[in-house]
Amino acid sequence: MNRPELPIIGETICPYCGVGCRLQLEGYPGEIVCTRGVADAPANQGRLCAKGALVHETLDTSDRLTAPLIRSDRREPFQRVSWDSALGFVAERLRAIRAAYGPDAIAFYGSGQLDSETTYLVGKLFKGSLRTNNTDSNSRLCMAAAVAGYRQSLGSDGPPCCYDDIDECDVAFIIGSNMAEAHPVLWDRLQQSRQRRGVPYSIVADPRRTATARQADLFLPVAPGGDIALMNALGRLMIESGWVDDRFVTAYTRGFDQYLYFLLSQNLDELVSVAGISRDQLHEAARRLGTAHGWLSFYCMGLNQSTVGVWKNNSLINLHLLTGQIGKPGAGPFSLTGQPNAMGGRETGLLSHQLPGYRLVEDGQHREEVERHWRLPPGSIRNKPGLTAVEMFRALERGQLRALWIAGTNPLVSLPDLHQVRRAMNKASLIVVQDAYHPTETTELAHVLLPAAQFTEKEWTSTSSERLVSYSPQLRSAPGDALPDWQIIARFAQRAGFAGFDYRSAAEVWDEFRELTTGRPCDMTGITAARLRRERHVYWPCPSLEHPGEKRRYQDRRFPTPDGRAIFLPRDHREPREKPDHEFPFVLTTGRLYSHWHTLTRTRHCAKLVRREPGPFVEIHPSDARSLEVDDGDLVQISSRRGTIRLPVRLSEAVPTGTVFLPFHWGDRFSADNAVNYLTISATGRVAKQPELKFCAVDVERVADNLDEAPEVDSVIPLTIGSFHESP
Ligand code: MGD
Ligand code: SF4
Repeated sequence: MNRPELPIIGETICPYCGVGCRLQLEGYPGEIVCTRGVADAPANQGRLCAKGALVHETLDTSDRLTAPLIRSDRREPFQRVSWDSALGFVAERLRAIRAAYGPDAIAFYGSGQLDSETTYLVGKLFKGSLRTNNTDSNSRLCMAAAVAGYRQSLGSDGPPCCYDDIDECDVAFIIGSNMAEAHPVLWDRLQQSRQRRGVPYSIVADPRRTATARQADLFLPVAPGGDIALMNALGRLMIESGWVDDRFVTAYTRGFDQYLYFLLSQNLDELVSVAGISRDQLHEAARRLGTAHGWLSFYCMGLNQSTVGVWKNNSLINLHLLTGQIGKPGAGPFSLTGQPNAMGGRETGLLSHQLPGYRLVEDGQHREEVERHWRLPPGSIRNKPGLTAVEMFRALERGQLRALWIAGTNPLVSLPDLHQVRRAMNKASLIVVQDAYHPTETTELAHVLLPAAQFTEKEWTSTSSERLVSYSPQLRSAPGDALPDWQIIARFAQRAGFAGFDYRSAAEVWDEFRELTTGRPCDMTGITAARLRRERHVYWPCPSLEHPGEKRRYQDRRFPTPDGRAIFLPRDHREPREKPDHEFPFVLTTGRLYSHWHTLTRTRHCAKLVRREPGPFVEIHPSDARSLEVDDGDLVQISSRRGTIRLPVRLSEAVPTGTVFLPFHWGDRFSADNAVNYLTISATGRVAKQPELKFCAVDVERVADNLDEAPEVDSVIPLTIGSFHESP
C-alpha cells in the first residue's frame, strides 16, 4: 500500500551509530510519522537500517525527562524544581566539595552521543574553569585504543579513509567488527559495491561466526585475543612471499628493520597456534592482502576492547605500512566509531588526557594555546591527565572522588564490574545525571537530574567515522523544560560565576572551538558555523573557507610525526588479563545485536525491534551445551569472580567451543542484578585505559529444574527474565 505523501519536517543525523546516516523526518513536528534516508547524503545515500528507520518512535515517550529534579538524600523522592534552583544546588554542592577536597574531587563522565558544542564546553568548564582534568567519556570503552593506536603509529588520531574508499578497494579486511549488525549501512554499501564490481573480496577475522563472518569470502576464526599473533603471522608471510612495498617502506616509514628482525625471530608455528587459524587460511589471507591493488581494514571492539588494544591497532597498521596501503584511494586502516559523535568528542578533547584540536594536557605549548583562547591565566590547565572512566568509579569508591556529573550515558549497565560501579555510586556525595530519559539504571542513583533535549529538539554538530562534520538543525521543540546539553553546561558555568560562557547560540560555541583547530591535524578552519548551515556537511581537514574538505588524509605520504614518517611498531602477543582455569573454564565475550542500541533507553520503545530481540540470552556451542547437559531455552547460571547472573541458553555454532557470548544491552531495569557487566572484568590497558570487555573467565552451570534444589542465590536473582513491554 502506498503511503500518502507526508510533509517533510527536515533532516538530521541519526543519533545511533558512527556511520552518520542523514535522516529525513516526515509528518508534523508534534507527530513524526516516518523516517527515511536522505538520498544525496554522503554516508548512507538513501539507505537506513531498522534502528534508524524507527528512531522517531523514541522521541515522545512517557519516560522523557522534562524538568530538573533534585533530592538531597537518595532515600527521598525527587522534587521538581526550576533550572535556576537545580543549577544553584549543583553549583553550591560542587563549590563545597572543591573547597573541602580540591578540584580533583569532582569529575564529568560523558558520552560519544553528546554533540561537539557540548563536549567543547565541558572541557572549557572542567579543565579550564574548575581546574580538573577529570573529564572522560564512554568512548573510553570503545575508541581509546584506536585513538592511541593511530597516534603512536601515524602521529595523529583520526582515520585516514572515507566511505567512498569501499568502491575503490579490492580487498576488505574486517577484524574485530561485526559490521553487519553494528554498522549495517556501511556493510550494505560494501555488499552492493561487491555486487556491482565483483570486489571487494572480504576477509573477516572474528572468534564468532557472526552475521558479518557468514557473508565473508574468507572467514578467519581467530582465537579470542589472538589478533596480534594473527597479524604478525600475516606480516611474516607477506615478507617471506615478497609482498612488501619496498619503495613505500623506504620513503615514508621508519622502524622497518626492527619490525623485520622482530617478525623473523618469531616462531611461525607458535603464531599460527596462538592465532588459532589454519596455515592454509593464513596463506590465503596473506596472499589476498599482499597482492591487493588496494585494501581497506575495518576494525572495532574486537581489537579495541582489550588490555592490549593499542598494540592490536599498531599491529594492523604495520600491515598497511608493509604493503604501502595507506594515503591512496581504496586503502587504509579504518577504525569504525561506535557513536554518532565519538569522533567529535576526540576533536574537542573530552577524554581526560586531551585538549581541543587533538592537543594533550601534558604538552606545555598545547596548554598555553588553549589557555590563551579561553582567556585564562597561564598555568590554569593542569598538566597531568585526569581520571579515565574505570578509574573514576574506583576513585569514587575510595572516597578520593566525591562528585560525578554524568551525561548521555548509562554506566550502571555499560561499565565493567557493575557491583563495583554500584558501590562507588552509592558512596558519592553528589551524582548529577543529565539525560533525555528517566528512569534509567543510572538516573535512579542520582541526586540531581537535568533534562536534555535530544536530536531533532536542538541544533547540533557531529563528526562521523569518516571525518564528515555535519550540522543538524532544530526541527521541533524539546519536551517541557528540557534544554540542549551545551546550554545546560553554559548556564551552569554562569551560575557558578565563571566568565566566558555567555553564548547566544550553538553557532558561537562551534566557531570558538573551530578556531582552536587551526594548524592542527584536524584543521576545521574552513568549516564555519555559517558554512555548515549552508552546506550541511564538510570533511576535515579543511584549512580555509575556499577548501572543499579532504576525504582522504596522507595522500602526500607525509605523516604528522616529528620526521614525517609513519612508524613500524613491533608488538608481541600478550595474554588477556584473566584466563580460563579449572574454576572458571569458559571465555566470556560480549557484544552488540542489530536490533538494540546500547542500554536500550531508546530501542526498548520500538516494538518491532523488541519483538526481534525481546531479552538477553547466552550463546553456547552445542557441544559445550551437551557437556553441561543443557538445551536451547534452559536457564543457566553464569558466574565470574565478580558476580553471578542467570540467562536462557541459545544454542549456536557461531560461538567456538569453550567460549560463550552475551549481548550487553539489558540492564537491571529489565531484570534485577542480571546484567552481563556484573561478570566482566575492569582490567584496563596501560596506555589507552580501555577495559577488556571482550574477554574474561566464567563458569556456566545448569540451574536446577526443581526449585527446592536451587541454591540460595534464587532469593535475589529472579528465575524468570524480565520484560520492558507487556506484550512485545
Ligand atoms: P561488538 O559486537 O562489540 O560490535 O561495534 P562492533 O565492535 O562491531 O564487537 C565486534 C566483534 O568483535 C564481535 O563480533 C566479536 O565477536 C568480535 N571479537 C571479540 N573478541 C575478539 C577478538 O579477540 N578478536 C577479534 N578479531 N574479534 C573479537 C561496536 C560499535 O557498534 C560501538 S563501539 C558502538 S558504541 C555502537 N553500539 C551499537 C549498539 O549498541 N547496537 C547496535 N545495533 N549497533 C551499534 N553500533 C555501534
Ligand atoms: Fe543510524 Fe547507524 Fe543505522 Fe545509519 S547505520 S541508520 S547511523 S544506526
